Amino acid sequence: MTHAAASTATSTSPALVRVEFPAPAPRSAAPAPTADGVALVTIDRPEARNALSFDLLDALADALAALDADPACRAVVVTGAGTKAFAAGADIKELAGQSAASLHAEGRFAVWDRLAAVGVPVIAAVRGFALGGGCELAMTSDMIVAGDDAVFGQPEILIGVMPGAGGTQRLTRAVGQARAMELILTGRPMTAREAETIGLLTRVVPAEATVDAALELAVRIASMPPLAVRAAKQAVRQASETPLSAGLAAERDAFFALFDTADQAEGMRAFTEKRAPVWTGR
Ligand code: CO8
Repeated sequence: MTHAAASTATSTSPALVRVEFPAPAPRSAAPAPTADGVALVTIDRPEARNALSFDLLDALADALAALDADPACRAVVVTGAGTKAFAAGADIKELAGQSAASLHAEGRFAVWDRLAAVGVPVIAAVRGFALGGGCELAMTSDMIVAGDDAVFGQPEILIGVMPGAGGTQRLTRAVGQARAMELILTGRPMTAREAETIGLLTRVVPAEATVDAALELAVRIASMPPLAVRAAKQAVRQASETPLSAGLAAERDAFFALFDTADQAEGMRAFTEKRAPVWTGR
């Protein structure tokens, strides 16, 4: 199944988000992997460094929700069109005229809750700038694969505000208060290598290999038992939401629940029969 471009745009304006499902197969050295269960979602506003307007964020959340609801989709890669930016942040021109009252009244930041609620694994493939809301979008994903040309940062302080889409919370959880505080209070950018060193990234690859590397990781995850993948993702994400005792209890519940699935029986039978398992997602 191939999805059309997802967008709230009218027929006279370009699509803001492109969806390819199945994604193109990654160009890897190994025998050609199939990307059947993998979707590639591209933020497509390169002329504005993929700045995240509210309409773009809505289109992205709609696209991810549709993929999340499709049992054939097992992993998603989100990337930015072009080579210059994953996303250079919120659309500053759109935010400039807002007031506290208008931001409250319009309620458009709720889209970030939709983005964070996606159950299928999401991998951000980052080339170029991932700044402000762009960095926050990458951190809302489950993993970040970055090209060695990527630049991360929370520069909001430099334009008179502060991170507003999770940056103060997710960056702090990812890299610790000492580093998050310095990055957020100075707004300075950091290279992919620094971001990797401090624990923000899953891996750094040569810039031109970024999307292929993310697709390869997605293909690997898409070949795993889907119910276990979703349960494990949810449990890992819960680690930053709950005290250890509650997280451990939830993990045990999720682990036990998987013992009522066909894939648990199949996985353990295949191990004893010394063959590859065949997952059914049940
Ligand atoms: N918003 C709107 N337009 C942008 C943005 C942006 N964030 N970033 C770039 N653009 C536009 C530029 O205005 C320019 O447009 P035009 O051609 O019409 O003049 C075009 O993209 C190209 O930009 P540059 O010429 O500046 O490109 P460079 O390659 O020289 O520089 C940079 C790229 C370094 C990324 C530079 O554009 C820049 O500094 N951008 C702003 C980065 C920033 O401050 N980001 C944080 C924004 S605030 C934020 O994200 C708050 C998040 C809160 C929640 C999100 C809710 C939606």
